[in-house]
Amino acid sequence: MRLSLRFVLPLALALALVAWAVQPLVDRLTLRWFTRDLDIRAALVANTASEPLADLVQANAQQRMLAYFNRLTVDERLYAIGFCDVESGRLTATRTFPREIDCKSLAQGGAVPHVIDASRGALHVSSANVEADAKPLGRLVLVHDLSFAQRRSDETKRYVFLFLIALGGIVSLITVIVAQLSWRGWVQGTRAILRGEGLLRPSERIITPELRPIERDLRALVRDLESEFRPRDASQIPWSSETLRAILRGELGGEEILVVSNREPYMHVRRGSDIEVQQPASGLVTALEPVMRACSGTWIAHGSGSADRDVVDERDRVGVPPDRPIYRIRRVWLTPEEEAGYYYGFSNEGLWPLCHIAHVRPVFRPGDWKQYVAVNEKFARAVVQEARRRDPIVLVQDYHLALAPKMIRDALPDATVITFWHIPWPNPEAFGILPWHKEVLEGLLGSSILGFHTRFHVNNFVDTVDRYIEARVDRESLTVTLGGRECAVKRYPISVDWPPASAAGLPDARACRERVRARYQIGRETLMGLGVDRMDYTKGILERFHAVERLFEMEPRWIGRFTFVQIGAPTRSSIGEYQHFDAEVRALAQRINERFARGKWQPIALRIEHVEPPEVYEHFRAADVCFVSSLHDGMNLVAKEFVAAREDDRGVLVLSQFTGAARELPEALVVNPYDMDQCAAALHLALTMPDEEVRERMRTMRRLVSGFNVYRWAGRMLLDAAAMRRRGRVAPVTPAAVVPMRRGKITA
Ligand code: GDG
Repeated sequence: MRLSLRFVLPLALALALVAWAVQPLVDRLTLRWFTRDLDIRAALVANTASEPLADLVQANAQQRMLAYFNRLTVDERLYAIGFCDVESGRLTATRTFPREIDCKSLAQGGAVPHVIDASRGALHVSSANVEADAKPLGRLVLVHDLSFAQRRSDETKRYVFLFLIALGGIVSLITVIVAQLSWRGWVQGTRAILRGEGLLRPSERIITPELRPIERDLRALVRDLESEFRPRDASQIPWSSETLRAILRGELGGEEILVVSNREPYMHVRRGSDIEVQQPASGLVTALEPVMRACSGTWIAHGSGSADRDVVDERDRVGVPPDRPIYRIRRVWLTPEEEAGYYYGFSNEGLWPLCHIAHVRPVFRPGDWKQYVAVNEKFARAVVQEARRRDPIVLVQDYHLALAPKMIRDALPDATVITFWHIPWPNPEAFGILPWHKEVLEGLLGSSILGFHTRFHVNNFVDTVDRYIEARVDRESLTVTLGGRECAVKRYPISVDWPPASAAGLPDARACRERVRARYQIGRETLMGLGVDRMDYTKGILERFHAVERLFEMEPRWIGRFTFVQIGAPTRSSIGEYQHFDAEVRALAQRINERFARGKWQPIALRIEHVEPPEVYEHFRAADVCFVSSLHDGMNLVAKEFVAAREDDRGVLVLSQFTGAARELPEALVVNPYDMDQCAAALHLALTMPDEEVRERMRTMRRLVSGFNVYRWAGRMLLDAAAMRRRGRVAPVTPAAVVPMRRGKITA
């Protein structure tokens, strides 16, 4: 109805406008037609009257002539008639003869006006010579009433107007009906094709063989349109926590989000008789915490804090953030054996070194694998318990939970499982050394979407699947289909929140500088370098210290004028490799300090302890140079946090080429951490870089990180999940689901 009104009203208005505009045209046309008619009529009357009139003129019978004229004007259209005598110039005319006509000039061959506008209306005038024996006697003047032409013209206009209105109504009605029918037909037809129904026999839900190419093309078109639309859309959206909330409300109908990870965002830790809350040092937590604040929902994680059990309710839940709960943590408890096998053993002595090229040999123990399987089942069960619907959106995080996606999908087939792999994915040869590589791949392929930071890791994963699994790999759309389930493998570069919540309430860079310098007793004239990491061998902390040492060797002018502050958050300390690494780092810092120390000044300030986020940000604001030297890193959030912290556009970032971040931040000084000389040169360049260049580089990086923030990371995954769910509502067509069409009997 609305469509009809929207269409019919403008059309009717347009036609009324046209009808109004043609009125003068109708007037002109009718006048021309009637004038032509009257000319012919007048010629006829003049012809008929000329003979009797000639007789009357010759007989000089003026009274009879007048009577004759009066008889002729009985015709309602012949308004007046007159005769102008050539010799005398005398006019013999009916009483109504218009004064505007000059008889004398007429008699002498003058012209008469064709149409005159007399007081009673328009009059048509025509004249003809009257002769006898080829001798001119005078001019007969016939005056017709033209007012009937006006009446006819008005009538005609009325008819034309009504005709156009009726025509417009009929045309718009027909158009609306045709448009409605064909639109409905198209929509139904397209939907039917996408649902896998044949257009010809929708009731039987059959794709006829002839329609399959169309169906394929349409599906490809829809996919293309979606993928074309999404990036443009995503890049145009200003990403913030509000945007994320809006996506959840709008695109996902406010559905509940479940996050599953090993690490929890808040740990409750016992300090004497008090309970303290700690935020663990973890890139995953850094990224997901603001996302959860925006989305609410439930975060399922291992309860690893010493006081975690003391604060949960009877269903192992606790609201967080502690000061103003927005979402909740559901804690999963692990026995010491489970933690040893699943977390320390298989995840961190096996998968972690397997996926990072840091030349630490991975260890795979069957006992660890058993615990890994059991704990993944435990997490999957917790997801099923927490899910309030049969189709929740579950965000599975990282390499600790590679088997959980399949377990969740087996239990909740309608769930949308988005798995994000936060660390690099190695090449197929490297991955192949894992004795349970098939199981891990199959577990991950239970995901609806599997995300990595870089295209390189996406390609490595797809190559690995191709090498080891009997699955359909579509390299065009980067999807893998296993057992009828499709998994889209995608790139979602992770980032930090913007503006960073941890920097809220911090003083400006100058004040931060003073506070941090006072803490480490760094003099005013001394420049400051900074490293912030978990104490992990992949972060290249030893290589970083070697580069600092090399700087002092190559450029001794920095001795006494440059201090490198390293914050190292203890991590995985019960693993031998990490204990060894910790000792190595301490020893190297001590050796360098002993070698170059001058008075109170020392080259490296090593602080191995957990520091709370606001203080980490205070350090970022205070530093002249931030050095990220990872040997291999999925992304590295420290690099982006440093950029996010620098509201003053100052500070230089020296960044390892082996981080995902290096692909997004080419304005950093990108280095190979294994090349000590190059790193030392980069440090020197950073310390001597002209102020304007420092600002220009930092401004460019800040533009990127502000737009490509963590809300975009999560938002793009959720938008893809929403699109996938929309498509999922349209019944999937797999070859097995296609029933062959019943064929007619073929006769020879
Ligand atoms: C994995 C991937 C990927 C460090 N020390 C302290 C502390 N931190 C914070 C940093 C940063 C986070 O920890 C470390 O994040 P990274 O990204 O550098 O590294 P991973 O923990 O290895 O994270 C990595 C990440 O997942 C996200 O996908 O980028 O490639 O390996 O936020 O600031 N935080 C606190 N105290 C510390 O002492 N509070």
